[in-house]
Amino acid sequence: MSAAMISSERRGRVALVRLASDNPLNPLTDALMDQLVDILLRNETDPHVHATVLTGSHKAFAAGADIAAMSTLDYASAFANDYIGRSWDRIRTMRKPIIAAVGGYALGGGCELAMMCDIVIAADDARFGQPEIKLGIVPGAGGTQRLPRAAGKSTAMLACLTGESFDANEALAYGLVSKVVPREQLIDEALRVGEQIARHSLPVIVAIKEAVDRAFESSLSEGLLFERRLFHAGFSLADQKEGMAAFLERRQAAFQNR
Ligand code: DAK
Repeated sequence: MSAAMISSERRGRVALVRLASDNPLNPLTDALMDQLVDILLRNETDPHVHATVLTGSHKAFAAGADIAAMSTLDYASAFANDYIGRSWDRIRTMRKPIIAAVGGYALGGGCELAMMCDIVIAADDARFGQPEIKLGIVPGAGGTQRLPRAAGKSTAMLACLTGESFDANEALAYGLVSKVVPREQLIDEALRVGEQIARHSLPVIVAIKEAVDRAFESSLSEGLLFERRLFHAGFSLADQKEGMAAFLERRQAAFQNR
């Protein structure tokens, strides 16, 4: 069993998960990614957790996959063993929202990990980028797919083809992040957003995440139909009755997550 490279604690209904490997740049080794998946899966089945904040060290969210491990890799084993695909693919199957709180470097796989999350909040010292071209490789965990969806073709081409990084305010202008906050407020702000989400009905939170994700994976008419089906299904929830009654009675809703 490898040493813990991730810390996890509960803040109300929000889990705060920190990448904390020995190297503060948080190279995303296989072992670290396996631990991350284990923790996220635990949160998935914990009914008291409604959302997760994922963050890094004082220096980096993560500076990418482990270059030392990749340096000796050959094509046959990378292909046959689906090199590091297993754990990375699990992240995007998580059903509860994950908020990336990005301070410092988010490069290569670090940028891709942030983009796999549902909301990205950046500290003013954050630097994003896809520098893989400088290593003689292409991005491998969605950089060429999620960056153009978030920031448009020209920005994604610029970032991926030059390998040059960009700062938090540029990321905000590109639409890659939702907000930029002073570094010292990063975790508090991400937890505040997490709690704003987590106070709502869990089945509705999960349904909304599924529906928004559909916007990136289906045609507009298919996405709209999916949303309509979820909307109608929502009337089977006790929390729909409670939410609407609470509004009409001018009181706070007491959701029961069913
Ligand atoms: N991996 C391993 N070690 C790393 C590392 C990384 N990504 N980044 C930094 N380090 C190590 C450095 O080698 C150095 O080690 P020592 O020499 O002290 O032993 C130590 O961390 C400190 O690094 P620096 O001396 O470079 O620190 P600086 O503050 O000067 O610079 C930096 C910080 C972040 C600008 C710089 O370290 C840097 O440019 N790092 C590399 C960034 C990078 O190129 N990232 C992309 C890696 S490729 C996939 C999933 C994911 C991926 C691919 C496929 N599948 C699901 C298939 C992802 C690929 C990548 O991320």
